[in-house]
Amino acid sequence: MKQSKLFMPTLREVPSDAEAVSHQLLLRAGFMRQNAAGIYSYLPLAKRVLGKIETIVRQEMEAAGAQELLMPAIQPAELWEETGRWDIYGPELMRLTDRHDRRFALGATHEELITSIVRDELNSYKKLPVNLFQIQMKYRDERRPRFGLLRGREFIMKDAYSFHATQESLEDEYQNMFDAYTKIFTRVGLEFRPVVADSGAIGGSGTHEFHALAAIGEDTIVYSDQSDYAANLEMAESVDAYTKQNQTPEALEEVHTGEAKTIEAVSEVLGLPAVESIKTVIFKTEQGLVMALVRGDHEVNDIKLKNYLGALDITMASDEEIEQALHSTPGTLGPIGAEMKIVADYAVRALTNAVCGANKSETHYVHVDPSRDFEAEYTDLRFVEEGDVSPDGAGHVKFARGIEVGQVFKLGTRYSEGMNATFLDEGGKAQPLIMGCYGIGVSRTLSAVVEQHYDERGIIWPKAIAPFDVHLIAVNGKNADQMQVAETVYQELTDAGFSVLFDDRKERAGVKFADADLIGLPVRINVGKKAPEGIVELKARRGGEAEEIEQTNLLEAVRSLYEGLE
Ligand code: 9G3
Repeated sequence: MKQSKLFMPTLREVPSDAEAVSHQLLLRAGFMRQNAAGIYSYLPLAKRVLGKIETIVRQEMEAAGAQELLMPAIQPAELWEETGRWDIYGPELMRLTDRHDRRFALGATHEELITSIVRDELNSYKKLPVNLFQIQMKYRDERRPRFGLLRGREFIMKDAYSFHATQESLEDEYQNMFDAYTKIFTRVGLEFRPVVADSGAIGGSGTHEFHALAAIGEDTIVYSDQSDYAANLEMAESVDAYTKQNQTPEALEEVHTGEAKTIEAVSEVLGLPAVESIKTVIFKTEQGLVMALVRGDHEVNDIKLKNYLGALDITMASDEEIEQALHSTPGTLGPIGAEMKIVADYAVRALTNAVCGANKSETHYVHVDPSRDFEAEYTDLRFVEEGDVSPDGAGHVKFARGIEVGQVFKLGTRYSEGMNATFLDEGGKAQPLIMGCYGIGVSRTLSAVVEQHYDERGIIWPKAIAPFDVHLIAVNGKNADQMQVAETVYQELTDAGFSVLFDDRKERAGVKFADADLIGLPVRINVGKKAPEGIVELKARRGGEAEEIEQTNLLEAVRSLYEGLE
């Protein structure tokens, strides 16, 4: 491809509202342009990269036995009403009406759609299992789209749905997809970790997320420094390694603590460390109010609480709700005498002579002994912290930021029961289909690769997904000799199967080299002053010094350089 013809509007300046490196570079290198908040056009260079990522996804999904289809992005509201999700999701689900005033959703995901197709067309166990996937635009009206393609409102997802007669068959497919994802993310050049994740509102038990490690990542990944244990921070277990303090519990006593409301302030007033206090937080679920207790230096993990309670939704209780239930306000709340469900973290149970609120203004209790002074259900309720013992016992945990690029779910019958999607088992009895679903953020993967592959001069594409293999530069586009040699090299490399971007522009050399560094093609060939002697320069975009090559040996040299690239 001749660069003088390529639609690649580069920018000199970094757009001010672009915070993520990938967002800045993809805009500056002319890969994409924003059309509205969270909505982008993929220009020719990005389209080529997307095509390569999608080809890898397609190859591995088909190798794993999945079949590609394409569902509509516009989904009838009735399907979402069957599962109740039409009302569960708020403004994030983009909706529209057609000319007959019929209601539709723009597809945020396709569980309902695919289940409606399968329930109508598949009803015998003999036809199971089946795994159907698509690669398609998804729509989610994010409140705060940001970081370019990392959190957009329209994005490209590969979403797959599998249907099974037995749980065992689902488990097999889950592992099959897990392995396929490992191959996909390895092939596109991502440094990633699969982590145990929260199954969230989607239901079903068991899910893993695949995270690309990157500082910009919105998720915190917890991983062991001595094993392959890894979990999303929301799910990472804390180990109940507490031994009861061996102090004799003294008599419970009320103390006046004045204005002190926070753990730190109360600890200050009483001259006691935060680790000897009990933090009380009141939550609200559809089951009512719940009191969560953690040690003063820990934080309540609301996802763990939600999962422990089996609640559908969990929020912080309002001050009014707290006032009404406990006749006290945040800052002097505590479990003693509290008329509500109390769930406490294991670390609380090991305390004695501790401090907690007395549900009375400006008053706290000291010498609190949990086993003596209140009833609670004990579970793992806190966020793990760096340095904690790893839940698998191997080493200690560290934190990393991750970009979620994939997710695999065991859905169970959450959707098939809601939609009466059944199959006839061997005994001829109708059973609900058992499902799994598996997503890859294709456009997000493109950005995540850039977040992991760049330097101060621009993008450094892994060769498997680079828009072109070779950047061929005629250093002086006005010099007939250089252009002639470059044309010959272009033809030879193209005939040998390389995709070549030929910078034939009549631009200054500095501009050409800067643009080539920005675009980040893996192999660079400069045809310059020594062209008449049949000498050209060859170098890899990632590091490496340029070396002079006889034009007659160039193809061999390009092959071996390219071979060795990641
Ligand atoms: C919605 C909106 C946002 C959503 C969903 C539905 C996330 C929703 C979870 C999933 C689960 C899997 C198949 C591919 C892999 C992920 N955000 N999820 O269901 F209406 Cl607005 O999408 N779906």
